[in-house]
Amino acid sequence: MEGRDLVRSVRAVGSAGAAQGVRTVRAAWRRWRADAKGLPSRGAERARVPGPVRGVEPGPGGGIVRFTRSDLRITVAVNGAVFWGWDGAAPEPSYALAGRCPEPDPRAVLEPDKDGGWRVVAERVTVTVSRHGAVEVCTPGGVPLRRALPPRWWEPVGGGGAARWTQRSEVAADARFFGLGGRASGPRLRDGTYRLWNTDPGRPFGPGDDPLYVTMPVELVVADAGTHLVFHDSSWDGSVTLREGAEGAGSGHDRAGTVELRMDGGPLRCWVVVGTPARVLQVWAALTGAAALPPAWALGHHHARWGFGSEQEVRRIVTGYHEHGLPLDAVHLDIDHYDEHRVFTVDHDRFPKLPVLAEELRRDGIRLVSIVDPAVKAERGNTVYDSGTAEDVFVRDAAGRVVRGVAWPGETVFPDFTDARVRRWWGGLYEERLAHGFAGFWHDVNEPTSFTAFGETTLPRSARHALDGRGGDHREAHNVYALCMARAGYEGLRGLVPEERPFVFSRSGWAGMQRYGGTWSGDVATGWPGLRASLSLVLGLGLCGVPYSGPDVGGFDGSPSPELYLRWFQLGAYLPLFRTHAGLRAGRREPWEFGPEVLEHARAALVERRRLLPFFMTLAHLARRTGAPYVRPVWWGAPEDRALRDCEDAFLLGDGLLVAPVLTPGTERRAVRIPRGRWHDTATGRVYEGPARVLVDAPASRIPVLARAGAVIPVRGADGGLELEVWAPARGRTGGGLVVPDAGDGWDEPEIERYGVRWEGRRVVVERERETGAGVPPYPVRIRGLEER
Ligand code: NBV
Repeated sequence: MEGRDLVRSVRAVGSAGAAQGVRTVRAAWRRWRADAKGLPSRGAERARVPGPVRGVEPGPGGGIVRFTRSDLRITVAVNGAVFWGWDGAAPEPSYALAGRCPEPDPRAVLEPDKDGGWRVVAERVTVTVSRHGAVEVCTPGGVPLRRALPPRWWEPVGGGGAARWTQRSEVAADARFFGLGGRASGPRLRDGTYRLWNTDPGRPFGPGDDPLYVTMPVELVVADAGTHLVFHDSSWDGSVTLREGAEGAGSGHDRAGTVELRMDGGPLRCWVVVGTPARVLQVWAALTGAAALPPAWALGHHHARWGFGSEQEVRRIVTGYHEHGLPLDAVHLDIDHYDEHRVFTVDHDRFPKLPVLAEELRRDGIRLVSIVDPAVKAERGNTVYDSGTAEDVFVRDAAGRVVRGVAWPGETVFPDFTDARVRRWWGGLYEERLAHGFAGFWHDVNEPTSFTAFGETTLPRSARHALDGRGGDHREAHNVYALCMARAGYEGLRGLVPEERPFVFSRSGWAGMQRYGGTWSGDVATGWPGLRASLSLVLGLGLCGVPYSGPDVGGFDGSPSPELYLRWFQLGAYLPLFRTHAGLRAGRREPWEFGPEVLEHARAALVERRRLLPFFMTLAHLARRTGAPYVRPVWWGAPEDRALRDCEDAFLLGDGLLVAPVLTPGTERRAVRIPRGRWHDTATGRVYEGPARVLVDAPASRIPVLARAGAVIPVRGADGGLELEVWAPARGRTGGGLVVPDAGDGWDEPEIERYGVRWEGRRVVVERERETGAGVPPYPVRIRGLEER
């Protein structure tokens, strides 16, 4: 056992009491024995490489290139996405894809290339295959973006068992790496090895902790020559070792950046998308599915805590929000509202009239959100356990026995969400939650976590899973377990409350999880490094196609200083999920607990968030329709700007705003790197011309927010109606923006409204642009930034 596992386990044992400690020791042994018997032992292995090319078989969008010891299938899809799979691997079945694999591009054909290789030339990309199986992806202009060297497999001698494989790729010397799911040390991923195995770190984490709850074999690579996204579609355990390249300062001796991927199994197949960041994310969303649209209330402010403990305490908190004039949209109940930590139950002593409470809150515009844990207490009389047993839904080991683990309620069993039948059963259980008045669902500990005194804190790798009819074990199912749980919850809710948008967010997940909802940081450590990690996670996840997420504002553990709490709060107000949350033993997180100054500034952040709600709603629609995350790196529109590419302490909110959070103590001013064009400081009115690094005021009362000249931001007016806040373009320039008016919930597909902004003499004119011609906006318009300062 590794030292870190031991420390983690001891903590889990210590925090859960002696009886639980004994259970975790037993569970660890059970797990060890199950794997000793149930997993094929790694005996002698033989290495294999594709060998020299033998011939080709053209097919739609490309074809098959045959090598002596493997075949490579290459297809360019109509949307420009490139698929390649070795050893006959096809795009399906896949947990990431949204169901419809894009059609092959009929114009893309396999043709001979130099030196005995082959190539496919398509409108947006050229792919070449060398005669030994190196695959190079180039821009339409022929500039290489990525060269994947021939892969290497390690296969058990005598057959049987999974083949491990590795593949090394080269990228431009100036390339920067992003993505790989939720990483605390980014958003720019430095040199190092990043594991692909969803993991509960078992304690509050900071930027040095890796992996975390959401890992994905998705890399976004940004270089001067272009941006590309790579997805290695295998859910097995693996790792990615990144090494940025170096430029030889004009000497011509550049060192390429390298990516080394190692996988313990699964198909060797890959998708590559080339283009601008916006196009790459759009195609990625087309492949993996549109992001679920949250109901409007989920874009407001949420207050949570592990350990509210009673209805009175919930009422006290809500009253506190009201009395202090603080807008509030949702309250979350953690596992302490369960009856002895059992999922889908309520402790009726401490929460005797939950539906009444829920109804009262709803009248005030506040929704109740319930935590949902996957582990089910293994105890006869526990309705969920009894019904699950009758339906045979729990994960079994290789010998056919139900696998028992340990979670908060004690000994537990785990539904096999990779089975459609089980997902249906689980989806039906949300009826009980709805009857209590819950409107949203917070999926926790679904890596899945099972406490063990030693070894990995999850299910045995040998545990069997349905894998939607294919059958397999936890080595393949682990990383998609939470994704499938999210699907179960989402689809269950769609059936139970068809007229409402489900609100589900999940701690763990995988590529495609956006189809069912979002995620959050998990237990981010209270401290300035944790604050930075919060932003890294949101940005990185957005670039992997998961646009809705946010941190535990204030951090999960301990007590933030008033200053840290405020800065976290101010950042959170500009992130999609804006939620204060903390652990059982942590200090308070209510804005009034940190003194009058913090209270006043937190109120300003909350009021501003509420004002920006139509903007957030527009961003949610755009994320769903275009794949563009709400929160984007500052290089989004200018990936060729190297200084922007390295900027990690600010972000764009949509196209219009640039938010520069305060991430260090004692800050009153901060430097901000702004992209090209004119930017208005929304608070001081000062105007800056980019590209530049500028110093802006960052007093305790707010974090700097700059508006792009010409931007159109939909906001909520004093009467609650929609208004357009328009930032004056530079003289002689134009601007514009998109607005999606939303009904707050339901399935109507509002039209995307397009607005244009221009100068007419000394006036700034805003018009709605339609195919039928320009018209007057149907909302009040407020022009800002007219007096240049
Ligand atoms: O349900 C309790 C916590 C929850 O508050 C937190 O947000 C999750 O990340 N949960 C983890 C379970 C155990 C934490 C030690």
